[in-house]
Amino acid sequence: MNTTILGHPRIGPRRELKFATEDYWAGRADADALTATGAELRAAVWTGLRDAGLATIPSNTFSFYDQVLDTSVLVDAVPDRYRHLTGFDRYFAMARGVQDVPALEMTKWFDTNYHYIVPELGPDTRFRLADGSAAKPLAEYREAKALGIETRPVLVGPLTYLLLAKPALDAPDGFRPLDLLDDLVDVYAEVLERLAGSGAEWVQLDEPALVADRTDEEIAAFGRAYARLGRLTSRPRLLVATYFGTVGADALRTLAASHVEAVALDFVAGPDNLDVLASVGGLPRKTLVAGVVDGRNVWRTDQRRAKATCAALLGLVDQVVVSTSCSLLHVPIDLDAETSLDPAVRERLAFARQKVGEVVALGRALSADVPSSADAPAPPAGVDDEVRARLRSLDDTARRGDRDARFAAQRDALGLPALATTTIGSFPQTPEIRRARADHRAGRLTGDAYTRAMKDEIARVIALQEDLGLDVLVHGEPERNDMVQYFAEQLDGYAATEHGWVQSYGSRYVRPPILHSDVARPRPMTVEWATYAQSLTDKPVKGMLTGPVTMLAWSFVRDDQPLADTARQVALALRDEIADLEAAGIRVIQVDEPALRELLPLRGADRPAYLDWAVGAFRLATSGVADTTQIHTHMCYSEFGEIIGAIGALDADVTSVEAARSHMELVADLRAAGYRNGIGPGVYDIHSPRVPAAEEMADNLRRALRAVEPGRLWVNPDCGLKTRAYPETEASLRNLVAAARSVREDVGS
Ligand code: THG
Ligand code: ZN
Repeated sequence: MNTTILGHPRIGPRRELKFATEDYWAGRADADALTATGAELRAAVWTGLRDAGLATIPSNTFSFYDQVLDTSVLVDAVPDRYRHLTGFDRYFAMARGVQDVPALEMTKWFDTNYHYIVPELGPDTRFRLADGSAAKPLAEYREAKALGIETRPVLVGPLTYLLLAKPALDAPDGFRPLDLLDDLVDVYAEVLERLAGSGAEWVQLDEPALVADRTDEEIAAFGRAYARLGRLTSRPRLLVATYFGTVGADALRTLAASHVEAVALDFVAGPDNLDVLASVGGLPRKTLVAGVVDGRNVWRTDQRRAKATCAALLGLVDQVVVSTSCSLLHVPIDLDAETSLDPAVRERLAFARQKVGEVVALGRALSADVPSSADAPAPPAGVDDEVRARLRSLDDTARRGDRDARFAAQRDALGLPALATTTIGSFPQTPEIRRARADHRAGRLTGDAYTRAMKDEIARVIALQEDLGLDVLVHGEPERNDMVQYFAEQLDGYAATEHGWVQSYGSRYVRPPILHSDVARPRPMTVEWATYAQSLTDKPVKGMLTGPVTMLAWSFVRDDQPLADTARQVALALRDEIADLEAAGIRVIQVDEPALRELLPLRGADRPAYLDWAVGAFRLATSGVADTTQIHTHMCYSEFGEIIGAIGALDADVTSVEAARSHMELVADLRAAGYRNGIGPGVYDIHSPRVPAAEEMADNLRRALRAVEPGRLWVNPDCGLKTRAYPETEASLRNLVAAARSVREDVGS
């Protein structure tokens, strides 16, 4: 083995997996059809990798939903509530729920935009190899073999699996999933023995948990697990793969001392891996799988640098294998599918297929010591001197007045009641709206007709909100697809792809825009829609923008300068947009940062520097306005614990957060962390179609009022309404307004 990749996208070049899965869910196709699509997609990947000349090919990187869910099914970690179901029905019920059976939780996979299904474990969990010799990794290994392709099955490693799990609701206090490690390793041992029996030469165990901070106890447990697996008499050779950062020295020492034959390190997200490797005395007699081709960003590899890294490694290990830094799951499949990219940008890019080519070329160049044809450096990013000059002269990012001065100014200017009601920004996207956008994009609808359709929708949404009695209105965002894509399309320095889909979760994919050059705003982006909406009502209409951190987190971002510098460029564009909105009479402006938590570094030591620039960028964007202009922000998808201090530092006048499912605890937490501005804890969960009663929401508000004064408490759902339908949205908002009014009366009396 001298070239490999750690994993490959499974969605298919034209999103075949999405459509097949959704057809199955909708009853348009049966299980056999879905199974057949899966087999076709796997075969296409394996043969593609073989034909590209890759020496060692991974298998079991396919999944119908998620590889962590697959692992739960593999080891029979299936909560009782799904046990009456079988096959795909059980599998998808665990992922998405069915009528009365809620799904398992879903959460972000490390610091990526991929989401995995969280295992739910308790002391009663009895791991076993659920399907025996028909288990997925075994079946896929044999399936590839039948095509004449030897593969290296990939498994989520036992340590990472347990560290990503959560205790079942009924687990006793103090139960930790990691307590189950010995039992779990027994099942892994059986899988390895069976794979060896089928002829597998190598197995890859993914342990990305090793690049985050780990306790001595966790490292000791890790050592025991791999000592046990290493001692198995009949097993394939073992590759332990780490990625997304720098492995801890203690973990690497443990691996060095184990019987594991190979270790993968990420030299893109973890450039310090070279130092750590040297500090532990290398990995004598082991193979190092060197992740030198970036598996989660779209830039072409600097071949000279990659070769230099591999050369530096040769003294520290027995053998070097060229690889991607992580699975290619996180990048689009094929740059050749893109027909309208600017050639100067395209020349700098590599998607999954091109990255496999880079790995192969690097492998050849290293073994033959010949220069590879792609050695020429990629062209540089576009530079905008004006943006750079402006940023150099802009470093004061404080609002003019302090929070109390602003509070008073906004109270007088906006005349809002205590417990003011609002929504997060988007209203349901009806099929008609989606069709109008698609028709416009395809040229079937003229610009004028499109604008008319959007304005009609905005007028409808404004009238509805007036009727509901909301205090601060929104235009509803009918013109937007994905919030990041929408702004990226209007900013210089960003490019969009046609087919660059990447799995976000299950059958839901995103098409991240590519931030390739200095960012600038050629013209206002949202002012026309916002002012139109404001012209229809006397109530304040919120201007709606996406914050700089989220604009980076959900894009592929240039790696030739610090993220902090790129964030300031995006922030400057937003600052200009905010100034234009303010000048056009928009008095409340919301800058969403749902991904603030997502980019938080995996290691605690790196977090303060990140939060510093993330907060700085938000403040740069929002600090130019008058005290009378109210800045809102919104955050979701988060455990806020680790960023709670930063939320205050953003210094938004009002922050709305997901809180319905945590019973408003967040309000007290925020106050305890020193937060004193306005706060809108989501009073109902929009992720379900259930219509909450007014009394339920009023209870939430009363609970919140224990920690915040009425004048600073806002009343809103916990996220945008884009994915909901109108009937439940109207009913829920009507109850929300009733709840606010009734609690307002209590407070007034
Ligand atoms: N935008 C982006 N990233 C995100 C979110 C987002 N990451 C976190 C979270 N939200 C992920 N959630 C989703 C939710 C829905 C969809 C994708 C990610 C989705 N995708 C459509 C699909 O696959 O059918 C395609 C959408 C489109 O046409 O653009 O529904 O909001 N960037
Ligand atoms: Zn949200």
